[in-house]
Amino acid sequence: MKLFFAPGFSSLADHIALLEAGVSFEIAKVDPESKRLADGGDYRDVNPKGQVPALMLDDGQVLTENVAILAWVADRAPDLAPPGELGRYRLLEMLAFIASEIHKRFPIYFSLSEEAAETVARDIVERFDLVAPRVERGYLLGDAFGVADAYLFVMARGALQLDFPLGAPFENYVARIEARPAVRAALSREAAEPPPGP
Ligand SMILES: N[C@@H](CCC(=O)N[C@@H](CS)C(=O)NCC(=O)O)C(=O)O
Repeated sequence: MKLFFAPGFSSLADHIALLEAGVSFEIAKVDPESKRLADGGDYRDVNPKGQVPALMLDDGQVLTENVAILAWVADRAPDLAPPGELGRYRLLEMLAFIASEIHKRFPIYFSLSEEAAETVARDIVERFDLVAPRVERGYLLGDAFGVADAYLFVMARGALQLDFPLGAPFENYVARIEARPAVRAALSREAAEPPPGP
């Protein structure tokens, strides 16, 4: 199994989730600009959308989209998803919220003038505020870390790096998650990976 990633991009969530799940996989670095891989190949041959993440399964099938990959990981590591009859749907509800309400606003933010981007930044902070009580209590879907936290962590870390005023609950949440061994391992593996080829 191989995870295609770009350092610090949303694929970091999938990298963390796979390490937390204890499954065995390789990683392949993608240059998000040129779409080039370390072996000189074109990433668009793996994922025609050209975006990370993509997960190539052992039989060669390719899964894309954070929501699908993170749900796939949770199906293999049930401790990373909420329990109960509705657990799977609560997870999908949260992953869909992060993908469509938070993640998708970042490229819009970067594409706009400073003034217009401020409105988008405010919209993003409002979405974080909606889940702030959950992260203050523990994790997004209960008392235990799960794949949805891996996704929100990457989004919150990015927002804090951009100086978005997320407040203390998110500063603590990001610091707490960053201290997890799987997260430290994912960050150092991504930093150590050689740059994509010529
Ligand atoms: N809908 C996709 C979006 C993934 C996405 O936005 N990936 C970004 C990095 S976070 C990317 O690859 N950007 C490069 C590009 O769009 O060309 C998902 O949730 O997996």
